[in-house]
Amino acid sequence: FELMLNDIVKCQSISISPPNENIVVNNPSRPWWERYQPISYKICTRSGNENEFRDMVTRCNNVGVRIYVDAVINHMCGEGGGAGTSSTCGSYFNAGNREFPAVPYSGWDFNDGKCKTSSGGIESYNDAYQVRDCRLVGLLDLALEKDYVRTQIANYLNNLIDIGVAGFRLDASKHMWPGDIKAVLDKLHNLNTKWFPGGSRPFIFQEVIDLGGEAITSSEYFGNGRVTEFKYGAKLGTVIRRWNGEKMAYLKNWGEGWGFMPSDRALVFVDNHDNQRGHGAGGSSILTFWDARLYKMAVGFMLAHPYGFTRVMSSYRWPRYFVNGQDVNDWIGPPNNNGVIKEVTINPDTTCGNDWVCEHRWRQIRNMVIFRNVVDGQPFQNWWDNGSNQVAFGRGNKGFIVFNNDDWSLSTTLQTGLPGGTYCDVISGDKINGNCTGIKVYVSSDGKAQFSISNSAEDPFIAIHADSKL
Ligand code: QV4
Ligand code: CA
Repeated sequence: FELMLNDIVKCQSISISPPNENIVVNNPSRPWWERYQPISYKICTRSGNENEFRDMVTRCNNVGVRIYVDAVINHMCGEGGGAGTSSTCGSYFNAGNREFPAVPYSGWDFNDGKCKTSSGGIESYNDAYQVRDCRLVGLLDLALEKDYVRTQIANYLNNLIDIGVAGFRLDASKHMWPGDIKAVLDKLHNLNTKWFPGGSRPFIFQEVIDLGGEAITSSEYFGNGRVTEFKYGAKLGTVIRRWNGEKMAYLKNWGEGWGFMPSDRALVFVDNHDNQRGHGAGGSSILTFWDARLYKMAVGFMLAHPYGFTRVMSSYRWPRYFVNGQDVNDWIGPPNNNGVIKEVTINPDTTCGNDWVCEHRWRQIRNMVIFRNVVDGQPFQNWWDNGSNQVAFGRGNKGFIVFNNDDWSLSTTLQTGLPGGTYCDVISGDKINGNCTGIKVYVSSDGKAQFSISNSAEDPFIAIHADSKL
């Protein structure tokens, strides 16, 4: 667990990989997805041990950065995981016998008897019982209806809460009954009062992939907390790529108007660790760092727009290799030396080394995170579009953003809603010591400003806000 405090003071929180002991998979060699196959609830993985985890959480909390843990509580390892101590902390397990003595779990604690399919796995997503009581890709499905199982999980999550984490991503929530999730949440402690006001509850977001057309819908989970809105990245990617006749002008009613869940329930993102490599609803429209120019526009749009609770991805590069449109290297884990995860080094130009992409450090993305914080709570207004892919909108009198995703240049005068003055565009540059290293925008006293954006600009969008005023 090594985060760069220089970076994270600009963010408000970090969502991390599962920190509990997982199976070690050697064929293929240490895939990233081994971390979604728990062996115990000991904090002990390739990212570090419990002491290292405590150190990270403490240092982050001390500078106001919250940590959210990816909680894999629907299942343990795969049914074919074998027996032995091939686990990140050396704990013994026997997948065939359903034995996980380091928790401990035994055969009684799994859904083998409850699942009604002949294979024991999920065979149809049109049947809510299968989706929740049977094995997801062979992963041993925990009997969350049992108080004993709920208690083991709550003990694990409470250990994390006491250490200082602020909340959880509940992995594979679609595969758990909402009532079972609630029963676990009801057992959780309040957040640690060393850093949080008394009575604070953990922030919960549930991973439910609901693109429509299945037995289970996101809305069943609203009572437990936020829910991932997977339509968001799929649709935004389609629009920014201009596929299926989509255009940015149609984004005028982005949000609930597009059939998304209510804004105050939604956790949104352009891509995540699954769909950036073709896993979990990873349609080809999803934008990632591999399509950097379009990706920055998509993330910029997301961070400027008031809909949802936003999350920015931070990735590593891997050698993509497509065979028949499928990346056969979609399993490759983080940059490593013989299995030991490589350090995140920082280059002189502030980017990351060792194949860490660090999208969160890209100027355009970092500055749009600041934009979002500056315009927080301000209304969406002053929308403009050219009927095609040139659009603009403001957030009250605090921020304004203009996009040109057409094949011709943009040149127009727009009402920004901002007080008169000279502003620094935070996409092409930064405001440093009162000067602007990028494009300057002159807003007149009536709030209007002239914008010019070439369609061949490195980044064909401009963003200004109250704190970028010179
Ligand atoms: C294999 C066969 C199965 C067989 C099984 C028998 O494919 O047919 O039944 O062996 O043991 C890995 C392998 C997968 C393997 C499985 C079990 O890829 O081939 O099954 O392990 O050994 C991640 C990866 C999965 C990976 C899993 C566990 O994406 O590929 O499976 O980790 O290592 C749905 C869900 C959604 C889910 C999404 C991916 O609704 O909840 O699929 N997303 C989350 C996480 C995701 C994670 C899981 C859930 C599971 O975001 O990263 O899956 O925790 O949409
Ligand atoms: Ca389940």
